[in-house]
Amino acid sequence: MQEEHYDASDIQVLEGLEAVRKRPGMYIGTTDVKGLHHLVWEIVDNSIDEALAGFCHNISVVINKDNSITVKDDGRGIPVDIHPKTGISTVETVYTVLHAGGKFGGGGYKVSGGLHGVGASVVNALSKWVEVTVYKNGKVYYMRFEDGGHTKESLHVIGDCEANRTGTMVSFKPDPDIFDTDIYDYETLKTRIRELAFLNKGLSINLRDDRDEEDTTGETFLYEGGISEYVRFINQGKTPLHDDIIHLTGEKDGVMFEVAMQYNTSYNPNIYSFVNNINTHDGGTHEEGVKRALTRVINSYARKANILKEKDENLKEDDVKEGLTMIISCKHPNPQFEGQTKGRLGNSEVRSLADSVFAEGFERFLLENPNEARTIINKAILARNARMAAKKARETTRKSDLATTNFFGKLSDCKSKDPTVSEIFIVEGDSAGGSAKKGRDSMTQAILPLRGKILNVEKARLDKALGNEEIKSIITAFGTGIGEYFDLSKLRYDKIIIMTDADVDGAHIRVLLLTLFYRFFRPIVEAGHVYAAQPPLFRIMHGKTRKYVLTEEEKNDYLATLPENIRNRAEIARMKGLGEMDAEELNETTMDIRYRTLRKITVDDCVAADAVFEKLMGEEVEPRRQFIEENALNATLDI
Ligand code: 1YM
Repeated sequence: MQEEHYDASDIQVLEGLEAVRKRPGMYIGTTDVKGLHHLVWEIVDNSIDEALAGFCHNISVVINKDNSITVKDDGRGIPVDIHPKTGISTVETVYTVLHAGGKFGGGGYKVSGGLHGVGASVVNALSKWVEVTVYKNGKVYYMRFEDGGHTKESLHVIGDCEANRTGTMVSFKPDPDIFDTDIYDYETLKTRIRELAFLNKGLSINLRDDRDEEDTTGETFLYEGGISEYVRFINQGKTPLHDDIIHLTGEKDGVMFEVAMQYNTSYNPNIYSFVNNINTHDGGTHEEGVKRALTRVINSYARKANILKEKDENLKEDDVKEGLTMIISCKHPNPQFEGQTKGRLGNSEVRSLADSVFAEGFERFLLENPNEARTIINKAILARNARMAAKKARETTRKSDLATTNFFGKLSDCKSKDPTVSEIFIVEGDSAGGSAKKGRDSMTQAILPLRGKILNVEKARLDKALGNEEIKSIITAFGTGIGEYFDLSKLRYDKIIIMTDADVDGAHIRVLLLTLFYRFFRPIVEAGHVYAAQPPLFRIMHGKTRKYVLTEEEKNDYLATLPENIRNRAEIARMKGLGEMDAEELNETTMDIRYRTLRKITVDDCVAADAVFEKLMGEEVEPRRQFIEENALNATLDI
């Protein structure tokens, strides 16, 4: 029989895990659905590290029926021997000692910034149970933890396996006492797993959903072309300017740098950069190096080829980025992440590595492909012309706006001028605008009704967008300016709330608005200022009680809580559109801070969001038709 004994180090371990449970936010950011998914990435990261070290080729992720997760890899297997510092097995050490997740100081590409590096023990601390199985030395080792990292069964052999088989399998069930929700979202896992497969060429990752009876094999993501295939994936449905995807790589002092790119006919850049598989939202030295070289090489080629004449000004970065899809990936043994969200690479040596690798390769491409070079440069020249026209237009509208008394057009502004308490509702049409105006709290709530169609900015450059009345009134109301003059600190509202009907037309307007925000006001979205109002679908009345619910499911859940005699007499009404609600109803259900539900719009996954925009708004009609058909029935577009 195994004797239970505690010594000082056991107590320390449990205190460490207890600290994680007390303040989970410090370790995984949040305990909402995002934090729930974060646990998966902590475990998958260990498998990816093993792949980066060259030992793992296949990973599988399974969402089990009970919303527990199983991650499995064919790497070396976590070491099973007794760890010299802790006196317990290395497996147990990795899963119970905070900060032991790193390789005990030893090399590899383990990331030191952000939330990574303490992975396994944090997952253990926040789980109802964790099981670890290691295949190694012809044996199968197993151990189990329960209730926030308490060892239930120490590591022991449970059987034999093929002598050459190695790998690690980890299953865990997030603790419902910690997380707001326990339901995993297949699409969220899929998007990131696909991205990880693109970023690690040749690595095969399978995702399977065992909650879905029909999903027996799952989906496998394996890209021999790596980030080149990522660029092709993003450019699906767009028209490329050149057939071949440009793919350049370089290495210096253990730092690996890689970039893939292709221009398309659209007007927007799609540039994503990564360091050790982590998205660097705020760029950094790797991105700066490439952009600097891109601008320099294009200008110098354009002058040599006499496409830019002596009198012409140089093209700017914004001009040469138009229609550019680019993935930048850097693998660094010691990355310095900077900024508030650690979304920026700070290592200065990477700037010159990125610059030289890119400049040399891209120049060669231009010299070897003069026709493509001319097409790319002509597009940049058109972008520059549009930029200058937009600047002119903006200067004139600014003057005339200031001259007229009707400065804010049809905006019904709020009385407060304090941006931290002010909100603006963007509503569809005059009738909804009318009730919203009556139903609002005029101290803090502004109403901007949209009458005409918002221009589809996916198909227009900035100069054209600035000619659109609806867009003009949005820019004026926000106060931030746009393009080169955008200034987030001038935003006049804390919340921008899109209030549209829950039907196909409403969804369409919502997507047009999100396209506009995503393209021209992305920092506003990133800073979490954009919301969608959630008008209720049903009203349930019984006695003097009025209850509004957002979904069929909520309605049924609510009815189930009522005693049978009351339930049978409850009056259930399906709610009309926003325009048909009277001011009081609209206020009570959708606008009043006390009762309303808002959904925050994020651009967490720019690639995924962009794909939706592309499908709905892009050049190709067929995917759009199909998408609308598929989504029209449930009429809610989750973006
Ligand atoms: C499903 C999760 O954890 N795989 C995994 C983890 C490790 C190793 C292999 C590994 C690393 C090393 C040597 C090394 C880890 N080992 C450690 C530690 N999959 C999963 N696969 N041998 C095996 O880095 O030297 C932490 S993670 F610290 F014990 F070495």
